[in-house]
Amino acid sequence: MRIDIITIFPDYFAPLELSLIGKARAAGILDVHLHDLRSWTYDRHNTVDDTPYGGGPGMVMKPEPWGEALDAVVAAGAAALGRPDAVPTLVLPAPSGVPFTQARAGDLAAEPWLLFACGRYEGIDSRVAEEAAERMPVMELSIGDYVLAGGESATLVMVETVSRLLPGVLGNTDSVTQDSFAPGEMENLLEGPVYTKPSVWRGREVPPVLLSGNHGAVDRWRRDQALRKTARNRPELLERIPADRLDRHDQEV
Ligand code: 6GU
Repeated sequence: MRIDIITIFPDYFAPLELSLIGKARAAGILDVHLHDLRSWTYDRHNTVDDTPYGGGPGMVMKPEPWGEALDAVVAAGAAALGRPDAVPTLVLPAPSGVPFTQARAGDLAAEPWLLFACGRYEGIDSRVAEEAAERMPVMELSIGDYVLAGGESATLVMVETVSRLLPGVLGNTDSVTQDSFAPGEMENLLEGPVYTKPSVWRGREVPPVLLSGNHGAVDRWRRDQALRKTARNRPELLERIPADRLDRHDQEV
């Protein structure tokens, strides 16, 4: 997968060198390109923002640098991919976007090319997304119901979430299907508690079923724990589990 990121803070993305994503890049599974929006400014102060029409607080990002940046990054990416007509899916991180979920991450992981446009201040002049939508798919995505200072940290969150779903990125390919929110049996369920050695630590024992070697009993116990954790931390999620995914034992938990 190719990922382009346009930002006024390319240094913000240093963590993409590390850990899982760093390894995926080294392995050629993930091809990340960072671009400084200010390269498409031509005044002495490299201005990217201006006051909002209609008044109000804060500043809005100017459309001209964004328009040129998108043109250049799309053209360079298409050339690099050897497909002159290819376009990326443009992701605009914004608190006003549609919710970024595990399901949406799965959809994005199936795309060959993503372009993240990180806005700061009160956002990017709305004509930029409007114009881009005439030539590429555009998604405004929010990572939660709170307001960040800019799209950079949200982009890190989305890139990490998508990257670990790419084939070959995680060692144990089973682990993504067992995640909280994973489509399928964990949909709308939170993962329960986990344990490792030693079997007794500070007088606390690991639940004996996990040492029993009885895989059926372990699976049942894990599902019960997931249901309980969900009821405790996210009761609204339980309502979303379709009746045909709940068995008789589930109803008793
Ligand atoms: Cl994607 N961006 C910003 N600036 N704030 C957010 C967000 C995104 N998601 C939640 N809050």
